[in-house]
Amino acid sequence: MATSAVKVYGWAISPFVSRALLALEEAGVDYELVPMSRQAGDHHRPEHLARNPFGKVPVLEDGDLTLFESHAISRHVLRKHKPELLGTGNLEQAALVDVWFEVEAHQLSPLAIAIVVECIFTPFLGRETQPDVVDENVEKLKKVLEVYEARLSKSKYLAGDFLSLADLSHFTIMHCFMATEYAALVEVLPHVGALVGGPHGTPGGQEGGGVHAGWYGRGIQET
Ligand SMILES: N[C@@H](CCC(=O)N[C@@H](CS)C(=O)NCC(=O)O)C(=O)O
Repeated sequence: MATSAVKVYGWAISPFVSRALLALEEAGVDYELVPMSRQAGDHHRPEHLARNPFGKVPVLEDGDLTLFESHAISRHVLRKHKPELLGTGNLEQAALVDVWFEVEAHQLSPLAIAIVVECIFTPFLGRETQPDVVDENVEKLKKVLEVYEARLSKSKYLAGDFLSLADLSHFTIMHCFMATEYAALVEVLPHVGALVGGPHGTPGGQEGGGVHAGWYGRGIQET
């Protein structure tokens, strides 16, 4: 069987891995997901450390180019195959895509990930949840989401009136977050709730049903 020139190494349940897969899907790139087992410690094996010395997934192989870090991977994929999602060709638009891509990476995701880890992954692994860690991150996330609500009350999507990587980059972590008991933090905010949309979102999140198409209303499949 012929192998694909583009390979992603990792486990798709990870929001980091699915961020990379989402960019490939969005760009219509033919790729192969090379399955790895976290439990078996595949990411610590020498062949994987040669791909990513930090021993994490995802890793993308695109011909001779090997990349790690999901943000860098998704940006590379879109730069190569669908640059309009980076605002390319318009300096102001591209800069705003960068701003909200960075906001996702540094302001929202660390908080949302901490909550997802404590509420979903920790109990799944049979470990004890730390309520103080959850409370601290929930309080910080509320404030960050207020900034999103203010932005989205003035702008259809995060970077402007066009869908971009800045929006897409939120999808996989917010998908996990909406499965926690803290989904209401998003649902109470009309504009953020509408953009996140989906099974837990407001009716405005559905395609054609409100101001925003909704990240979940775009036919993106669960991984
Ligand atoms: N900043 C990295 C984070 C990657 C990451 O933490 N991946 C997790 C996926 S579950 C991993 O490889 N965990 C394995 C471990 O830390 O042992 C990215 O965005 O790609």
